[in-house]
Amino acid sequence: MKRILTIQDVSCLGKCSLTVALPLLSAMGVETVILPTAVLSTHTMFEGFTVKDLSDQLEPITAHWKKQGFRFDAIYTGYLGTEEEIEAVKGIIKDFADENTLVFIDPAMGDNGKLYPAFDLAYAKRNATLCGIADVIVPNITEACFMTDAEYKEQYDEAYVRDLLNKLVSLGSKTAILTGVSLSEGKTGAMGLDSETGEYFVYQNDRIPAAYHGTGDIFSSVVVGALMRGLSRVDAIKIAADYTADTIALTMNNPDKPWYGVDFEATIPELVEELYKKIK
Ligand code: PXL
Repeated sequence: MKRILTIQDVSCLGKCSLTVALPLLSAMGVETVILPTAVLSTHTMFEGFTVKDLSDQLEPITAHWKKQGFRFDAIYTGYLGTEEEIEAVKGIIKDFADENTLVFIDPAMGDNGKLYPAFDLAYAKRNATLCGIADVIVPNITEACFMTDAEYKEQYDEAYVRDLLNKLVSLGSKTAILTGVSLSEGKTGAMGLDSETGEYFVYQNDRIPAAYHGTGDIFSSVVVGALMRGLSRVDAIKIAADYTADTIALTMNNPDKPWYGVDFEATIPELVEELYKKIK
């Protein structure tokens, strides 16, 4: 069984980061080792959330792991709290990633043209340096623009997306996958660029007219889980985009507010079924 290390916060309520990564990766048949960077009462879109920073635990935990000689098939990072934490994560990657480890970075820090409340431009630039040591990065358009100084656009064409992808791989990652990419009216999905072959890959499905918190984390977790199970990058973005869309469609029946997240638990059986159809 493949073993992933995922480094993200625990937001106790408000389905995102570790509370979605862990169940999804486990359901996909991947052992998931967690390194929580902070414990929050909820994610930061709820008013009055509490935070307990755990960055002083990263060193003792990983020192123990090093002594035990643990290794990981992938290191997957999501929302991180501070620039210092990003630097600590770079050290963990250096210590634990070898040539067979997939370094998968989701520089989760913003959406809809804005950074989340906890972050500023210096944080975005620091995240760009973390993306520089990755095999695969999965920013949305907002995050890509903050990291590459590109202009954020709501309306754009494929040339704009290709240009952003080229700017992203020039940060240093081998593959960049832009999420939340809409290449025609009523469609959305993801588009990627392999910097080694110059090949673009794309998947679009129908846009569901609703936006929920945490869907970026769901998409990323499914992509990295699918890659671990041997799917190609294009199959990985397809299964992740379809699953995210099905989950959003189902959640529209739920009267909770969008920042409570999506009912991803209800669609896990279909995800697993689709995955096993694709595993040779
Ligand atoms: O990636 C979403 C996310 C994760 N963790 C925390 C967040 C958010 C988005 O706001 O606040 C703590």
